[in-house]
Amino acid sequence: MSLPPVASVSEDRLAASTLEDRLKVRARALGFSLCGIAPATAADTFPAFQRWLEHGYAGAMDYLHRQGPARQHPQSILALVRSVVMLGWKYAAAQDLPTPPHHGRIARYARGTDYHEVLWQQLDLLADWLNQEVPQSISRGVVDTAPLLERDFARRAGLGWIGKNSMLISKHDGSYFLLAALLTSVELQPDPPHLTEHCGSCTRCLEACPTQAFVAPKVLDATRCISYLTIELKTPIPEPLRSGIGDWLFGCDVCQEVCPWNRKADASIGFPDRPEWAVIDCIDLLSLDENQFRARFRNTPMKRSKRRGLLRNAAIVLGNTGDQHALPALQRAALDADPMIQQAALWAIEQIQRRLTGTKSPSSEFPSSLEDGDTVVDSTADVAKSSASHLS
Ligand code: B12
Ligand code: SF4
Ligand code: SF4
Repeated sequence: MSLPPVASVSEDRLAASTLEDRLKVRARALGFSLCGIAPATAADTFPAFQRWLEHGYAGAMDYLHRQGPARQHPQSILALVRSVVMLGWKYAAAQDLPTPPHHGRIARYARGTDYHEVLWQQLDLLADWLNQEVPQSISRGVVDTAPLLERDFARRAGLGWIGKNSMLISKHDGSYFLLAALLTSVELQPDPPHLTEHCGSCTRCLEACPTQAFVAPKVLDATRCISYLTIELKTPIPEPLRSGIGDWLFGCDVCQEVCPWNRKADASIGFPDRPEWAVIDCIDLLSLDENQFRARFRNTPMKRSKRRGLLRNAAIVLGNTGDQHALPALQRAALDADPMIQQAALWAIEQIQRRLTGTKSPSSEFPSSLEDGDTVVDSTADVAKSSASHLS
């Protein structure tokens, strides 16, 4: 992947600026489009996170329970932490073309190299730079996997607000960006938190979610989210949710696609680096053995679902969208050694046959528990209070 060139910033200007300014210039030069500083104090929305866990919305993501208490304070990651530098990394936001027959869609963030690898590398460079500026300082870069409520700290660092779709949204960059954090022992001047919200009366994301995964604005029942079902869930996908998956093979972007703040987002960003991966042929996928799967998806986010997860998803996409041309591949998949793939393939065959013969499928409707209303919060205390009322 080609990384953006280091910006040419006048040495005089850099020398005159503060450490915080120089850090932001360096972050930008390393490819981060957003950078803000939050104080290393307890996470504001930890109570909301705890209630979310108590409601079972984390499903089988046991690590969220295991690391739950650690998310209360960034000290659990770096004992001497004084500041949390929050960073945003944009990825391509182009509008998708219609999906070709028998293909499945990939969420935009996953169309290329595994972002963890890329961002860890850039965070190391930023940490090295800070260490040169402040010798003996200690810094640690984290992306995704450490017990940090990243959206909470991003809001507190002024990067944006938490939208009703629970994404961190920036007025400038929309929501198609990943978050990363540099925890450091250096005491930096914090940026003002982002106290305003800009969803207004809009509820597009809540209404558009194909599996009705939002329990309330900002509160996502992950067990219904296509991203969870196609990436995190290691067991068969519950039958009532399969039709809602539509043609999503890995992840889902619907609640971002409909968001007006993404309309102006820049479509020309060079990461992820394989735009041709917007869609993948599901019939082709069903023929991959373990070695072929590993070779094809090495160093990509898609390796996370493993062969069994991705082939399960491919069968479900074909069940939702395929025709008779998909049947031979599904019939072979129904003989796969893995019972989860077998089961998904048999289900898909049944769906296609139903469509071909015009037989109706048993209803897969499920109730929505959406609460109406706009939650505009403008203080940290209100965030905790209103999140408690939504989740209780
Ligand atoms: C677990 C997880 C998931 C789960 C659960 C997501 C969820 N919304 O909870 C699943 C697998 C479903 C998922 C899906 C996706 N994820 Co994810 N995920 C995470 C992870 C690892 C932890 C999130 C978490 O703690 N969830 C628990 C909930 C309670 O916390 P939260 O989502 O952060 O929500 C906060 C607010 O909503 C607020 N809050 C909660 N309730 C209420 C109520 C009120 C009233 C208020 C005011 C506030 C409030 O407090 C919460 C805690 O701070 C983070 C990385 C990290 N370490 O933070 C990435 C992360 C959130 N995911 C990310 C991405 C990109 C995605 C997907 C877009 C991927 C895709 N295309 O398929 C989807 C988006 C789905 C969605 N609308 O959220 C990015 C988001 C970047 C951004 N701009 O926001 C992150 C930050 C990863 C990263 N390093 O970039 N993800
Ligand atoms: S990612 Fe898709 S399934 Fe998940 S909440 Fe958003 S729209 Fe719903
Ligand atoms: S679609 Fe509307 S309600 Fe949802 S996050 Fe975007 S602006 Fe907010």
